[in-house]
Amino acid sequence: MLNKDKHYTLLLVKPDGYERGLTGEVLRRIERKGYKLVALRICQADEATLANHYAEHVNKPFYKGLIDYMMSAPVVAAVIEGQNVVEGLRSLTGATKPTEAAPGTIRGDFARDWDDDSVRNIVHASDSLESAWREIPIWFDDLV
Ligand code: FUP
Repeated sequence: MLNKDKHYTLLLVKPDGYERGLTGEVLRRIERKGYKLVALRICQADEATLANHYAEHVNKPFYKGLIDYMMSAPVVAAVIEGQNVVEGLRSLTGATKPTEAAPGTIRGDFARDWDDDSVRNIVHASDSLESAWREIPIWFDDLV
């Protein structure tokens, strides 16, 4: 069970990251930074799970492309713990758009733009503690 007084974030290694064998590299960077891995699973995401996870984007024009991409291969879901881990993970992952993500970040080092609709950016990390507490039970129903 998670402790309400601690900081957690939800990390997803997205289908491109998983398929390219980057899961270990992503987790290595997070552990090397000093954060703790407290839950981990590999799963094939279904539409209902993704609709819940991306609820804020359901009416956006890129939603269908996003869902197709997120269902194109398994994802690796993880819960990461540490003081200010939400900000720390956003800093490690880099900007949403791969071309804008700074070198040295996960997206900056491993992702690029492609000539289609989907933004294939290797990872997701919660954007606030509030989002983390909303997202974690979507992927780990036994933890919260
Ligand atoms: P992030 O918090 O970095 O995951 O970014 P957002 O919540 O803004 O977007 C979630 C996902 O939607 C991104 F990872 C990629 C996708 N997206 C697009 O495909 N097109 C866009 O214009 C914006 C986001």
